Amino acid sequence: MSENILQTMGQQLGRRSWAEPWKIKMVEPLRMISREEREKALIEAGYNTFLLKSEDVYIDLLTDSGTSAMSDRQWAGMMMGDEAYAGSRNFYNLESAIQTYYGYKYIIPTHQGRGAEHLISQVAIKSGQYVPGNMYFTTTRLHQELAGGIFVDVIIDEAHDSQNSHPFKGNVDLDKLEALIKREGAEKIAYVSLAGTVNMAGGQPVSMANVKALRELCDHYGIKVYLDVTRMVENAFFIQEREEGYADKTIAEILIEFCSYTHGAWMSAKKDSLVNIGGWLAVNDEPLFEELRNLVVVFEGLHTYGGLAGRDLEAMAIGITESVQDDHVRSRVEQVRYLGKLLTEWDIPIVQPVGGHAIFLDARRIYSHFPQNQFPAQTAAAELYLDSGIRSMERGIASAGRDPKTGDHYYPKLELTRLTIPRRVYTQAHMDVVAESVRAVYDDREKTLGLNMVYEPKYLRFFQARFERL
Ligand code: PM9
Repeated sequence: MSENILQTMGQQLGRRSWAEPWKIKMVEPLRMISREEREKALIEAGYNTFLLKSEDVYIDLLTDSGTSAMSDRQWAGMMMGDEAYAGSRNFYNLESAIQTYYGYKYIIPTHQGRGAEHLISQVAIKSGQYVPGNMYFTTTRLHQELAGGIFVDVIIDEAHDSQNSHPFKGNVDLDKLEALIKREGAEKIAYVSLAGTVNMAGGQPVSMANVKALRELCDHYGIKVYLDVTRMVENAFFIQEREEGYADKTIAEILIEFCSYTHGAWMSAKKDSLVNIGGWLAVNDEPLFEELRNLVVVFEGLHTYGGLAGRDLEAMAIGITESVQDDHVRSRVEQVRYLGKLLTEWDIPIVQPVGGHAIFLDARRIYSHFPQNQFPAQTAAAELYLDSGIRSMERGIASAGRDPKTGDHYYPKLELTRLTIPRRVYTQAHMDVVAESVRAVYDDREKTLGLNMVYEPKYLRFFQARFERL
């Protein structure tokens, strides 16, 4: 896959179509249970798609996290696992892949993204400090709060408007950030928590110009910038496509340049890096690294395995290399867009522009006849499952949780149902089936009632909350 097959073919034939740069070697049968069985399963799951059994799901668009298909190269790498407790050769392969493609100096493996979020939050946040970021992410914000931090959203306003077509809706609003720094003082800012392709905004990218300007501003005040690189490869694709001066650069070149403007990063490798489990933390500062390397042994495991088997480290190292190939990223994003195009043509309200990893239905606009505290996005996820066995996820008021100070629900402007596309798993025909089911749910919207939350866990409630029909 070193050659960009599609671009070469396109140039030769003057065509613009795309296709996946792989063929299928192994398949997993799908099963669809009856409507009556789905109704029963949904009630048993308390109308929460996280509580459904995967066996009862037909097309699983709950998440793109750990659900991608690994390549034959990755599976071969799994057989080369060096399961030594310390100093596994697979760790050094992973370290080298991260240094090559992300450019950071010091690497700590973790069992998944939130393991890394935990470590960086514990080390870099002092109680009472602010953590400005380009929109919250559930696990990221929770770890920042558990470390005593106060998250402040400094994303541009356009990100909160599902219909705004700004090409870089993930950008940081530098004026909002500077106002916070001036108001509170630079010493009250722990670091800037920047995410490439902002998940909760619909997978929206950050521009290279924005990260450069952010770094300049932060250097001026002596503040560090740490990057969530979980879907940064997809972010690089949007820069290549939309930002002046980057059309002729490769995804790998854009990725490493973007990371160079930040002081460190955390990663859930279960997304971009095409593995079923894994994550890491990387920094350039040696004393900080030493502190993190010490802490990882308390929570994850020794600093050369971080809670993972050697084979997982190897699959991750190979996955990183595969993930930055231009034709891979293009086919990944184009599949998401294919679904988005169908829904847009049918006037179904979705977040625009379509992002890198998912289609986000605008549930507030679909169910405009009931209020946000009756969980429109959770309702749409339940209805979609009932209609066709397709599993999606709520990204609205249930995900947003409660303000730790006031105890009230956060009321996010975006009330979205996410149809997340795993990488290298489903075909275009699956996307057609999904689109038709969304249309059926949309056509029935006026007859649909909302939900009431009847059980609410304390942390990350969206995972385990239970609901009943109103
Ligand atoms: N994201 C997702 O489905 C998995 C669980 S949360 C519903 O989108 C970002 C941007 C993520 C993310 C997980 C994590 C945490 C950090 N940053 O799940 O712990 O999207 O590997 O990563 C999920 P882990």
